[in-house]
Amino acid sequence: GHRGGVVWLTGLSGAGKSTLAAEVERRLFLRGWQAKVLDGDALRLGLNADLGFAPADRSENIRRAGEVAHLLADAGMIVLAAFISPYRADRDRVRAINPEAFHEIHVATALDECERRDPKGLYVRARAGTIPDFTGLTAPYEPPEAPELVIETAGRAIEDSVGELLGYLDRALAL
Ligand code: GGZ
Repeated sequence: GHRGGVVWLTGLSGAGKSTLAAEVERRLFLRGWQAKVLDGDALRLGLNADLGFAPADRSENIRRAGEVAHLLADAGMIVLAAFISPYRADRDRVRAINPEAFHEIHVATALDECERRDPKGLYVRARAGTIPDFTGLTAPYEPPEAPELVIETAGRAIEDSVGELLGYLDRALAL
C-alpha cells in the first residue's frame, strides 16, 4: 500500500513534466496504487479557464491547483501535479498547506533543450513575439532551492527518468 502525497513537478514548458506525470500515473495504476495527474495545460481548460499568464494569474493558478492537490492527497491519492509554477513563493505556499505530504520535483531540463524540442511550436512563436510573458524567454523561472528530487531529462530515455521518480515514490510513499 501507500500513503497519499502531492508530487509537484516544476520546470519549463517542454521540460517533460506532463510526459513524466502521465507515464508514472500509468505505472502506479498497474501496481494498484491510487494516482491522479493534475496538469496545468488541462486545468486551464476548466477550473482555471479564467486565468492567463500574467504573474497574478499564474499565482492564482498554482494556488487553486495546490488546494485541489492537497484535498486529493488527504483522501489517500498520489497526485502528480505538472505545472510550470515559475514562482518560488507560490510553490512554497502549496508546500505550507501540508509540508509532510509535499514532494517538490524539479524537472530540470535546460532552456536550450526545451527550445530544441519545442513540441507545440510555442518557443518559435514566443521568439517571434506572438506569445507575451513566455517562461524562460520573457517571463522568469525561479528554480527550487531545496527540491526533494531533481530529474534531468536531456540525453536519456523517458523510461530512465520514470524509473528515477518511481524509485523516489517507493522510498517516500510506500507503506
Ligand atoms: C508559459 C505557456 C504560455 C506562457 C501558453 N508561458 O508546455 P505546454 O504549453 O503544453 O504547457 C504550458 C502551459 C503552462 O501552463 P501552467 O499552468 O503549467 O503555467 S503556470 O504554472 O506558469 O501557471 C505551455 C502553455 O501553457 N503556455 N502560454 N506565456 N507557458
